[in-house]
Amino acid sequence: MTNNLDQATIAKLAEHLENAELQAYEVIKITDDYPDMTDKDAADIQWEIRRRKVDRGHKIVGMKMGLTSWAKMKQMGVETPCYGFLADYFSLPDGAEVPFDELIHPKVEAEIAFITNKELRGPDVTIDEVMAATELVVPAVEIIDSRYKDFKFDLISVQADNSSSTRFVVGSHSAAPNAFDWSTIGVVMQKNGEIVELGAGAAVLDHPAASVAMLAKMLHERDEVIPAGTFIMTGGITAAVLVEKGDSICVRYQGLGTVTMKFV
Ligand code: 0L1
Ligand code: MG
Repeated sequence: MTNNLDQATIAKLAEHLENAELQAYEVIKITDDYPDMTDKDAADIQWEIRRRKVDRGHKIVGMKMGLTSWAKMKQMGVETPCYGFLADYFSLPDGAEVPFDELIHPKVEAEIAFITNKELRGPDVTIDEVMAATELVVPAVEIIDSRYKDFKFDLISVQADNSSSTRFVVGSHSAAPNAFDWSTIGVVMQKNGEIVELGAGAAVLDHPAASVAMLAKMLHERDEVIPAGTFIMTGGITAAVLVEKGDSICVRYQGLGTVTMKFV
């Protein structure tokens, strides 16, 4: 993995994208101005955004995988998953009123999240190893909010933009890793009482644990690991659903209760 951008440009682009997140405005995708950017440049920008938040006193409370389902990849016109980090202020309680004006053009995704109890490291982690390193599985809804105008981006731009991460809501139910077959678990998403999306866990790389294994592989490319105790959102089971101010979302998870929020 090589860089085409120098450190000063990486720092400038991190500030540019983080300002757009914090002040909720759109920007054009950064590869329009830097068409020779590499995957490494994009990852370095994301890690620089993460460093800026930690420097200001925020905690990193987890990781997310994005674009892990064919529905999502097709929806966004890309062919490879991406990852991002979750900062403390991204986390909202179940039933939250989500301040819409803090966001640009949010969408919601029904996901399954894993909480690990052992370190996962390396390029060849298996689903069985992920399951053996999992303490709990929880239902979680991600609110994504690409900083890019009209959600128009390529994989390099989106990876730099922390994979559109902005908020997430975790449900109050949890399950032991062997309590369900995570590939057949069903989810139903309702917006304002109407069913808008439904799906099963296998939409995520055939099994949501495969997404955790892929995260370990992607982090290994930077000599990073998934430490024990990490909360990991594995990616949308359904396509992402655009929300407006006033919308209520309720996602029903088979055997795992509901996750709800209202955009105010
Ligand atoms: O969590 C996701 O799948 C989002 C990844 C980034 C792409 C997008 O903004 O839809
Ligand atoms: Mg997601």
